[in-house]
Amino acid sequence: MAFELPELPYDYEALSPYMSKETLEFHHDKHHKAYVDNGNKLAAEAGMADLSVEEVVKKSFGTNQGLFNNAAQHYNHIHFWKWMKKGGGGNKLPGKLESAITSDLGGYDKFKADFLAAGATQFGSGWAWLSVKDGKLAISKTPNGENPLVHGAEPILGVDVWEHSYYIDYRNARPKYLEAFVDNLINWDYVLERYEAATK
Ligand code: MN3
Repeated sequence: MAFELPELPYDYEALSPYMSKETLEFHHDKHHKAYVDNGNKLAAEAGMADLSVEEVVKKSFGTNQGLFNNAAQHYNHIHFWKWMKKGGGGNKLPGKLESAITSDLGGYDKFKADFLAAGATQFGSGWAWLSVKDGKLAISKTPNGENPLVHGAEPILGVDVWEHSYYIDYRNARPKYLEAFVDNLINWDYVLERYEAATK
């Protein structure tokens, strides 16, 4: 099925001051749209136009770099918009998620420190992730558009550390952006929804 650019689940002002209207306009309207348009063109050329985005991501990994880059980034951004909300973030997690973070990752504070470190130490463009692998939570980082789907895991939270995600608002201060994401933006309800889908 053809990739489609989803609407943002909030208005362009909703995440200010942590993520500005200008950042969302460029990031969603220009960058994400380019992944959708290029992904559709390359998927059609590869005979994968009828596959779901998840199938295209898995099938193109290691075999069709151009298609993979665009399809994976489309997948990552579909979820990235939903992983944020106005008034989100912080340590008030849904109970089930809090228990899993405590048992699998050593508690919220350790999760936060490790997730921030993953994002800060990803050299160049990429993502930091919280995913479910073999029924357990894990933190990881990936370069460019790569994501846990191609490493046998289900991503339940991801943060974009490409400069286009933070340079307008934070310039080169990636750690400040990451901290604002965790403290003020994460939509824990959507993380829980993804966790439940990945562990049922
Ligand atoms: Mn991006």
